[in-house]
Amino acid sequence: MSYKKILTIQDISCVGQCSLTVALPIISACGVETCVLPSAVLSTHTGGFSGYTFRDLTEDMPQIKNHWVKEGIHFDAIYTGYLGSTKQIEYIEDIFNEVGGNTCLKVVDPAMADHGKLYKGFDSDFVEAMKKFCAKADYILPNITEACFLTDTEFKTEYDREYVEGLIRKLAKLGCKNIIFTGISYELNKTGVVVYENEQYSYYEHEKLPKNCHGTGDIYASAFVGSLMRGKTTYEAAKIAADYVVECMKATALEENHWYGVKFEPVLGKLIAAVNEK
Ligand code: PXL
Repeated sequence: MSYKKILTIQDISCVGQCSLTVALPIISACGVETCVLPSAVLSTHTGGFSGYTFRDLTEDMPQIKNHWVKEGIHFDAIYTGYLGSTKQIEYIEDIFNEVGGNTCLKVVDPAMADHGKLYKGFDSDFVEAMKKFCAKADYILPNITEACFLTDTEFKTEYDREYVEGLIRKLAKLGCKNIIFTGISYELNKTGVVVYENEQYSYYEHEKLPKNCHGTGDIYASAFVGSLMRGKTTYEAAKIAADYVVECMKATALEENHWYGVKFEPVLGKLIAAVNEK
């Protein structure tokens, strides 16, 4: 197996267990070299803290990319998460073209919304740009809220398979190739992930924990990408990531006041074992 190198583009939330502070350790734990391009630096994430700082790094991106081009640097995969501005999407398309290339796997987590609402700082221009950007990806990993924004569909908290498959059909129409649709729950106390690949659906259902945690989307996407880069199939990677998130949430539930993120560190060993299982 060749040693894979991935670039992940998302923010540094200095405190908050999300974005790069989870992607870097999780993908590294999967045994994959992890290069980073921070989209912004925040003192904390925006979900529950107030008065956070925000340093936009949009205009650093072309210079960083130009240096990589000069050095002949290429990546086996590029995985994007939370971005700092609409303009960054344009710059990342250049990054895809100039340091990615045809064999580079492009994974886009359209991290911009949850629980029916856009995160603070995102607007309809960003959503429109994200619709076009998703069409450039080999995989997208939206939650239901993001899928609704991407397809101009009403957000529902109660739904059936027809609603979910309708969302997937609309996402596919946007040009999205493979869709890993997270947090899809058809039964009480159960949730799961719908994998849409080569126009086929599969569903991996698992335990639903009573309390939602911030940052599970980033943990899921990072574990998915890391597993995929280690040669797992799409479905296997989707399952490994889902099982890992459940373990992280169980670890988090042991500590009452850990509200701002997910304790992914104590259970990294389980992810490593799953990724290395033959
Ligand atoms: O986990 C998604 C995320 C990433 N980065 C920042 C965020 C959020 C969600 O709120 O605020 C800065």
